[in-house]
Amino acid sequence: MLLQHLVVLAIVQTAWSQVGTEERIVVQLEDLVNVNDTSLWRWRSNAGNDKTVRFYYPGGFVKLTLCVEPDDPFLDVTVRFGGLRYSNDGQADSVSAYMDAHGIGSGRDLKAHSWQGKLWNMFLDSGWIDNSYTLTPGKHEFRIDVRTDEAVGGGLELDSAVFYVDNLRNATEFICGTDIHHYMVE
Ligand SMILES: [Ca+2]
Ligand SMILES: [Ca+2]
Repeated sequence: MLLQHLVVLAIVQTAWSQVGTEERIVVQLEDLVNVNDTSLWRWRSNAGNDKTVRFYYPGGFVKLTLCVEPDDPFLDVTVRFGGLRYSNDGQADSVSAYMDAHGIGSGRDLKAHSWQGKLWNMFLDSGWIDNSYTLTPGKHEFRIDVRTDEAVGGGLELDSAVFYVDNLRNATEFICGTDIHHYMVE
């Protein structure tokens, strides 16, 4: 197995909105891969930014460095992972999420509903366990592990990841580092 290691320093596109003091931050995951390596992403007209990251057998992982600075220094910063937007076909594939190496809930199967490639442009929200994390100021690591079970074809496409943050000083600087790996079989 060849571990292909890609580190993309491009600025990650994020979108955010605010309800009360809580902000919703959406990270387009294809921004983490090299746009010139077309084996790693796909055009999908229903996807955010019209693109997804494609994971083939046996999978890979995504790391996001979270930079946390409180808006009100006397209050905590809290972060909830809101889940993944994804498309899938063929067999179901599983993902796990970690905040600072602590598992967020248990792994989650992202089910496929059909075969023959018809569902790659139909997007679903994974939802997630509604854990809220109080994060100290500074850097934290968020990680998504992807495991795909199909040796031929199939795989899983991830469109975006959602976070809900409270008392964060600057949402545009929340994602301050990225790293993505695709495991590949020769
Ligand atoms: Ca699949
Ligand atoms: Ca996307």
